[in-house]
Amino acid sequence: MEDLINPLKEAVIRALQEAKTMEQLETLRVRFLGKKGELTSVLKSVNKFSIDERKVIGYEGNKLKSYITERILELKSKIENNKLKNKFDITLPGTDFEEGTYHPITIVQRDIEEIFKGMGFMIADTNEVETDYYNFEALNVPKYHPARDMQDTYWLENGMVLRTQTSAGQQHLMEQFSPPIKAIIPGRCFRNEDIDASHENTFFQLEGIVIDEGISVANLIYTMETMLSKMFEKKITVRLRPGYFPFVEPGFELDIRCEICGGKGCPTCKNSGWVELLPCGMVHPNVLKYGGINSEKYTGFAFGLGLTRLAMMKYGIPDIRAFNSGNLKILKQFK
Ligand code: FA5
Repeated sequence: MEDLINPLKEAVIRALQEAKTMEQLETLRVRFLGKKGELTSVLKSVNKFSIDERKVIGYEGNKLKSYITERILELKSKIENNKLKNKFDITLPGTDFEEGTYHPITIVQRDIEEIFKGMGFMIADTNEVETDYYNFEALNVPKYHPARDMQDTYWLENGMVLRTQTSAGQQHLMEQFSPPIKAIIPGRCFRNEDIDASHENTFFQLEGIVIDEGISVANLIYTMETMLSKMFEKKITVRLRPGYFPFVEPGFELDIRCEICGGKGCPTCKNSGWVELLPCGMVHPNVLKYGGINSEKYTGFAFGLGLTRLAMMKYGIPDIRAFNSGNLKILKQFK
């Protein structure tokens, strides 16, 4: 009876070696195990043989049948795995995808926020659309005050205003918190400017305000020097010049010693050795009164940092228009 099964075994082994695809395996299955398959026919013909012969044919034939079925399954899963391997070939170069970057102003803002957080300041977010009261009146700039002309303002039809300065947030803080107040207000400001290389109609400022008992100009200078030294990662020397803002008294323009020439004088500092950086001053008693704070007991200082201009200095961007241009070639360089 071996003569019947052995040639089949050899044919099966050869066919299994040659089968490389799913289709070939299916053909092989049909050839041996199909209804009219070679092995099926042998198994069907057992009746022709004696009982002993039937036993041998049945045993060997079914063993071969299981072998073929198992090998087919094995080979099919090998082919499937190979297909997957080819699909996820980790040695192939990946598909490029567009990676976004933060806007340079966001980067500078976050850096400064970290510095102020480290100095115990809270970060406040106040309105971009303000009432006349918060943007001017409560900052000691009543209607018809000539200081309103310093800021070309976008007025809305409902009488509200796109804030011209983050100083507009000062009163919101005084209304919400009692002294000691120590906060920064970073945010977008709007002015109806003639746009040029250093003026935009939409730009960022960062307001700072500290109110407590015994706050003096010395605290203002110390805070500014500490903050700027951390920001520029070296010791920065500052000086104050008188400056006028109705909501501070006295008011100052804060300059830093020119970092390009070390104070000797160069084109950047117009040979003065100093670069104008930000306006600041002691909070005017009238502003404290508007905020319901006892100006006999408490004093404070405030400053208004031009964030957009600071980003220009930090990254050496000569034209402010680059920031709002949407020009990704420029903006994506900053990480
Ligand atoms: C103010 O806005 C005051 N609120 C600042 C202040 C706060 C003074 C607290 C005293 C106490 P000024 O108008 O100078 O001040 O603006 C402050 C900074 O904002 C400027 O130094 C400049 O860096 C930036 N800035 C003003 N206008 C523009 C503009 N059109 N485009 C870009 N940056 C501007």
